[in-house]
Amino acid sequence: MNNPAILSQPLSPAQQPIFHAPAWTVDAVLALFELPFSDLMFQAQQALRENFDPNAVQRSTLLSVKTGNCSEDCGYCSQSKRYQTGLETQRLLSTEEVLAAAKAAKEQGAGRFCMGAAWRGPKEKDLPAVMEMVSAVKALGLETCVTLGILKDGQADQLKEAGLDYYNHNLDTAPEFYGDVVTTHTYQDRLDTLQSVRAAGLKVCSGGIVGMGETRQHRAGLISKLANLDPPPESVPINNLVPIPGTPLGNSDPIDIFEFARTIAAARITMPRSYVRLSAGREQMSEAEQALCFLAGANSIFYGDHLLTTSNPQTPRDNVLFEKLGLHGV
Ligand code: SAM
Ligand code: DTB
Ligand code: SF4
Repeated sequence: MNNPAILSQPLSPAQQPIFHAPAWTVDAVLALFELPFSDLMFQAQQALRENFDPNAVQRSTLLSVKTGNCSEDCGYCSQSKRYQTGLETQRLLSTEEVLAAAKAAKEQGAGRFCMGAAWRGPKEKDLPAVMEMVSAVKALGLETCVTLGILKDGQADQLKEAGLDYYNHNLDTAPEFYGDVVTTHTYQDRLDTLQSVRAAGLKVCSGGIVGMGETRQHRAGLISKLANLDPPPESVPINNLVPIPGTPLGNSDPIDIFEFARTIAAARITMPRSYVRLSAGREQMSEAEQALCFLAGANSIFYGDHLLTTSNPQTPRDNVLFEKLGLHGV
């Protein structure tokens, strides 16, 4: 029996129960993947519409500020020095070179400029130059993002001080599959960097790659890990593997587009307030396949002719697609 005397007393703040958002277990995410496709798309659209203008798409332009010769052995990557990919390497660009690219991106309509470096992580001597780039790009009125690999103590704080908005660091796949793809650093290294990025007050951009030979369970495992970060990443890039000849994953079969769209929908439903980015691999998709990904809840893209070392749809082509679909950039 309820005690009316207790019920009539309001609870003091200390007595208030603390409600945590339900954790997204791998099984709960897997159940989303297993829904009939239309039901999944419907749920994803509901999640999108409750939190965003459904026709607004965030646009980020990428620039590789240091290319190739990377010590790590990530099996998908053109930039590892361990694989013969025929890539032309490039030392760290000057701030002037970066600024010219950022200005062009802004003129084309990008809202965020993301600078990527092929490092295991930045050395102390590298950081001042990157900080200068960040401050200069920020001064143009663009949001700033960098992806530099694993950060040491204090480096995230230095980047924050320089005016950085977002740090990109992907979990890439499920923890139990990570060792099949990368052996030179661990999943825990990546979680630690995400933790230091959060502690510095930076926004987190973290997602993964689909199409590396992982199972659906692994894809659900990746989404579960991302969704259970507290708070979840503000930006979630879902990359479709671009197979690079010469890398261990260079001969991978393309993933079925419906499975790719399901992964985007699972990200949208489990991280309803995050920007979910239809990332690498768009160049290889038809307009209809990209439209399916927007229906699945993607509301962000990489915008501009290049990703880091591979190509992306040309800007005028994207503008035509947006026109056809009634989308507008933000
Ligand atoms: N070195 C840093 C790191 O590993 O975090 C930053 C650059 S790294 C190229 C950034 C991300 O690009 C990777 O985590 C991966 O998700 C994505 N990526 C790299 N090569 C790719 C490929 N061939 N296809 C799809 N995504 C790729
Ligand atoms: C992310 O998730 N995807 C981008 C960005 N973050 C750094 C990189 C995609 C790279 C695709 C292969 C290439 O161009 O080298
Ligand atoms: Fe290096 Fe990053 Fe490529 Fe891995 S993904 S090889 S860390 S550039």
